[in-house]
Amino acid sequence: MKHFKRVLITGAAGALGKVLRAGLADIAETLRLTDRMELGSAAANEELQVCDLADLESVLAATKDVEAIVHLGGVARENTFNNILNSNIVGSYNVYEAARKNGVKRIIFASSNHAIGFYDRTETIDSNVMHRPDSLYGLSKAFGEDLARYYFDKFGIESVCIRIGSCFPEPMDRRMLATWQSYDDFVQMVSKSLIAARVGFTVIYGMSDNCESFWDNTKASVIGYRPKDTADVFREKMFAATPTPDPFAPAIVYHGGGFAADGHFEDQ
Ligand code: NAI
Ligand code: 15L
Repeated sequence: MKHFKRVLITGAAGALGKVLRAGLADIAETLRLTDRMELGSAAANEELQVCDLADLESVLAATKDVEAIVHLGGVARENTFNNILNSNIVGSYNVYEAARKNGVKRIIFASSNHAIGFYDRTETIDSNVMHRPDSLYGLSKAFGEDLARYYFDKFGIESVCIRIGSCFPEPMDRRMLATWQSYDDFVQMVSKSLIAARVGFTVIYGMSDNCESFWDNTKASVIGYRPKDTADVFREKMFAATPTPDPFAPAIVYHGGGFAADGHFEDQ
């Protein structure tokens, strides 16, 4: 069913962008897809625009005449502060500011578990906890969430910030048995976030129905999310293929895994 005339996806050339390009094809009459990288050729329901998120004029053009934005674009792991600053901090500011100027009503922001990556795995946290970023990357996602809060409180632009765990075809290590979200569940979560009647400012965790979990995702059920997949089906194979880790190694202690364990990116 077409719920919108036009929805914008930023970061559409990336891994999750490709997943949503297919998965959200029916949600709007037109999907506008932007990235700074090549986007291929446009299907009948698509508009393609090259757009560097760090360039406000370009983002203003990308957000014109759209009803909702799925903001995936940005540096997706730890990097230099300069790259994180331009793509994630300036880039997200430009998306929210352009949305305000163009009257966009709702934004789904691809946040990350690395905004809270320094919580200990023995703690189950919900989405009301304070940020504890584990990297400059995680810090930029904490900024993005606060930006979303500010633009809702001041201007009424609604946001769902999805703290995505590990969204890949299948879990790639033991930690991902807890943090994994299947592509289908991710598509469902973004769709529900777009079409829920009222979301205000909501923070949820992007995860499937995994028996092992660090996060209380009650708020995700409020928007109607019901995960269909589970990492549990990969559990036996993963345990057989990987050695038992030292439980006190920093990559095991913290929610953020290796991101929390790594040193400062620019020192390496
Ligand atoms: P990706 O790296 O495959 O895609 C990111 C896209 O953003 C790329 O196509 C890149 O060209 C684009 N981009 C980066 N800087 C840009 C700029 N200045 N202007 C325009 N485009 C720019 O990453 P992926 O996995 O698709 O992730 C999408 C989003 O979800 C990212 O924001 C990432 O931080 C977030 N996320 C993903 C997780 C996962 O498990 N895949 C986990 C947590 C968060
Ligand atoms: C993220 O935020 C990254 O974008 C993704 O590549 C994974 O590293 C994921 O977190 C994770 O924590 O597994």
